[in-house]
Amino acid sequence: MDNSDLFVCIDHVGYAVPDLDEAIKLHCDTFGWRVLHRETNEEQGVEEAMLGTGEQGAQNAQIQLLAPLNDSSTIAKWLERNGGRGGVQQVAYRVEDIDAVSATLRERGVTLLYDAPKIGTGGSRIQFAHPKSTGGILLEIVEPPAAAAH
Ligand code: MC0
Repeated sequence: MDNSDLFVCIDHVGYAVPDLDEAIKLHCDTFGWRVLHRETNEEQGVEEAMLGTGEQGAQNAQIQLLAPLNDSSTIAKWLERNGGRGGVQQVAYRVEDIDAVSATLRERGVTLLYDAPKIGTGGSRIQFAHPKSTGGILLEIVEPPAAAAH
């Protein structure tokens, strides 16, 4: 990969929330987001909802609400550290080729959490960079399924 852009755009900002239904109600009723997608990801230990604005199929912005599935979930740990209150847990950058971007980030000394990408929301491929190597942000990189790339 050359020195051009690594990232397409901010795919979503992820909020840790103690209760998914309450958070959906707040963000939809008060802030006008729409639920695009909801799923349980056992491997990540989350129940999640993706919320969007804009026309269907061409979202302007997305936020992801992440509630813990169990006590060992990374989201449970995050909430505990934050006094039980929700907040921004991650920022996710969209990429076209997660394998190439991961290789470039590794070459540049970034600590990635997984040997190979895992499955994320809606069948996307995801990887995380540890906050210690990003200046304190949990950074997710996400390659959407081909049909949903833009
Ligand atoms: C921990 N730290 C964070 C942080 N979590 N800093 C910024 N943002 C976060 N979210 C900091 C701690 O304060 C600590 O700093 C240091 O990182 C290490 O803390 P730790 O106790 O080792 O933290 P752990 O055990 O909670 O692990 C952190 C780690 C974990 C990033 C490795 O959260 C993880 O594996 N995350 C990736 C998976 C994930 O987040 N899944 C849920 C979303 P000090 O200075 O005190 O040392 S799933 C998802 O997002 C999917 C569904 C999708 O989008 O498709």
